[in-house]
Amino acid sequence: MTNMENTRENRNRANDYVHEVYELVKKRNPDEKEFLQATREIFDSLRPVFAKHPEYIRNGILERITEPERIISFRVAWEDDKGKVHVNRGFRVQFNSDLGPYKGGIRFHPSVNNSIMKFLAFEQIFKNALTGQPIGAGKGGSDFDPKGKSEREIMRFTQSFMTELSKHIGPDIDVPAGDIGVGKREIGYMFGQYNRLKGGYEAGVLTGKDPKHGGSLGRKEATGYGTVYFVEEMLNENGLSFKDSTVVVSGSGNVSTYAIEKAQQLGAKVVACSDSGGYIYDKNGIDLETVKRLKEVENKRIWEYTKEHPDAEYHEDCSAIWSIPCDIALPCATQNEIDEIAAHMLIANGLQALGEGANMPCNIEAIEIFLENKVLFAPAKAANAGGVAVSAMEMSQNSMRLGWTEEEVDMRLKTVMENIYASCKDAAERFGKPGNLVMGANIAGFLRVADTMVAHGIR
Ligand code: NDP
Ligand code: 2IT
Repeated sequence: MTNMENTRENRNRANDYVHEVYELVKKRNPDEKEFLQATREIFDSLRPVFAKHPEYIRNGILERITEPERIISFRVAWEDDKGKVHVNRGFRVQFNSDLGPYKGGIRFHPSVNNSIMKFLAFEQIFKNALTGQPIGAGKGGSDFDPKGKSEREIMRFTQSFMTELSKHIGPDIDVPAGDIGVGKREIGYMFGQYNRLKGGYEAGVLTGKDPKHGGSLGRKEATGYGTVYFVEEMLNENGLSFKDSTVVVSGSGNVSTYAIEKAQQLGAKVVACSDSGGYIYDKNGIDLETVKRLKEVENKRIWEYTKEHPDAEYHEDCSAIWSIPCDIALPCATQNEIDEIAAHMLIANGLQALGEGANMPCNIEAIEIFLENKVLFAPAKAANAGGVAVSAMEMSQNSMRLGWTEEEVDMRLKTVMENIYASCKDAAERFGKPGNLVMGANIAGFLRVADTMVAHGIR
């Protein structure tokens, strides 16, 4: 690969190129707020890359990497328990397959639309590249709201969703997993329906399966644990650690629960978590067994925690969770949950580090504020890559028709997270922004995909 000098001429050409392609992306996707936010963040990081590597400009990498290979959108009709017919919209964005089969979760949430699906699938390109594993990038979902639905309604909806999706996926084509609103139960129904339609048993078509029914041990914990492993690396590098720190974690779903668990195991005191209704603050430290029972077993709201822990407080505005003083913040609920106001509040209260467990939980302005104020910042693409990394391990185990122990998976997860940290740190240094892991993650992920896209020719 030609590695040109970083001359003024090359820098100008790189800036013009990035600007031109961003204008094109804006024109082509005018109403896609989240997708444009995700592309802008990447584009801002990549200027120095194009200044050094004009061959990426010649190969039109930015124009190609921002246009999904394929977007599938479909009707999902289903009948509720009373016999009423409902119609939802299903999506699968197959964004990039240069590194392997499309890979990424399925989200069931009323906010799901084209923009949200595309931003998530776009982020997945760089995240999956960072893991070093052979996985391309995709994302899917539906605007179906699982809240208040019966078990049977969820099953019927999920089967109807898979009846259409099954035409477009396969173990070597596209391998979905879970995300917001989709856990092992929904994956189980999807897996059953897919195999029924195909008339066989294709073990590796979905990941995040229950370990009792074809899944990998350690997948459930992987995103949360991985986020904490990544943040611990970053803290240690700066003479800090989770031990004796005060931590705030948003959400109380899959990622949050296991981020809390690992942070507690490393000696942190986690004082707050939330759901979309509000947040709980427990000055004694969150009792995770109560949260797990309420959320994983009883399907209850987080306010019920205060019934069993009268010292804890419940507040209705979930976004006000960031007013609680903490050393480390782990946003693990959803996109854009931290804005400029929340960022300033956290910093005023002494925040030292932030790890993005959710996808794009901080808006661009908030990220800038954290970086300017020297808050150690672990960006989502890198920090939450542990989930998809263990998904890729599930694919390997399914292919080999064997299962690794929980210890083996956890050891591999830890190694993946350490390697991701090292490559982000290294890329940030090589491209003149030491310590800026946002740039480091974007650049390191991009380089792996871009080189492969060059190798695969213009397509
Ligand atoms: P879950 O559905 O298990 O949990 C989501 C949690 O976030 C719930 O507590 C939910 O509250 C809350 N939440 C969701 N939407 C909103 C909203 N609009 N406002 C406030 N709170 C909200 O999802 P996951 O834990 O799997 O996913 C959480 C985040 O992590 C997402 O950004 C996802 O993309 C990302 N992620 C997930 C991975 C995985 O392996 N699952 C891997 C990498 C990233 P409520 O119950 O009230 O809706
Ligand atoms: O955002 C994500 O990385 C996920 N939802 C997990 C994807 C996966 O394929 O495990």
